[in-house]
Amino acid sequence: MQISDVKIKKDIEIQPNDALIIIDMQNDFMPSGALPVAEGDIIISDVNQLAEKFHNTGNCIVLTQDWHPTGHHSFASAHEGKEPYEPYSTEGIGPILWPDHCVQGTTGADFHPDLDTTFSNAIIHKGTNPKIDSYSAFLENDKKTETGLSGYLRTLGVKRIFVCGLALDYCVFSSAIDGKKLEFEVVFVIDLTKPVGAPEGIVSNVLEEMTKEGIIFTNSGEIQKHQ
Ligand code: VGL
Ligand code: ZN
Repeated sequence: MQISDVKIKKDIEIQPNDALIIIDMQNDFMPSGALPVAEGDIIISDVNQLAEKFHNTGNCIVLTQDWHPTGHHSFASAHEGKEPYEPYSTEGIGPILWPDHCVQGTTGADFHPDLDTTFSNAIIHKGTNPKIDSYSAFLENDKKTETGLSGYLRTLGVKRIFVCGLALDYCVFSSAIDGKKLEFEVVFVIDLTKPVGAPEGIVSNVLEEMTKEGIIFTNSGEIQKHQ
């Protein structure tokens, strides 16, 4: 399955119980960053436009930041003789190892300077446990430790989330799947995300899994403000 194969839902009106979750729009995931995502930068202005729509209607916007301590176990450099993108799986890490990226407090971990962060209601830092990665904005990769996001959204009465950002096949995918498992309705804004694309076949696999799980796909141009 390819990006062009997903079924796009048309004409979605933003409802009062909707929230926008913008995942990991950080320097290290941009084309010149430490863990580059091809074309990760070309979605920024459209992400800003979508955030503006949610902001204008008074809807909640959450940003996430991948926020690792130095020497995080997801880094190849933390494992003797291992290279970035090599397969590696233990509980909470994998399926591949990463270059050092998004280290807390570094420029690489900062939001891209063109991202409009003024709209955000909350920022979630994830991946802070040195031994467990956190692709999802909701749950760490042990699939039980909560980031607190679901409680935050529920307190605000949020029923449906729109997800976008980087990277399609890791953090946006995992956030969409966990959001659905936590009983939010999930809309995946497919034109506002780009994949890492490693290991081979991952994009196709995650698109199939999300389709099977009942995640809705749309393009940002289909999302309209409510009156
Ligand atoms: C991500 C790999 C490692 C992401 C974060 O934001 O998708 N991918 N850490
Ligand atoms: Zn990471």
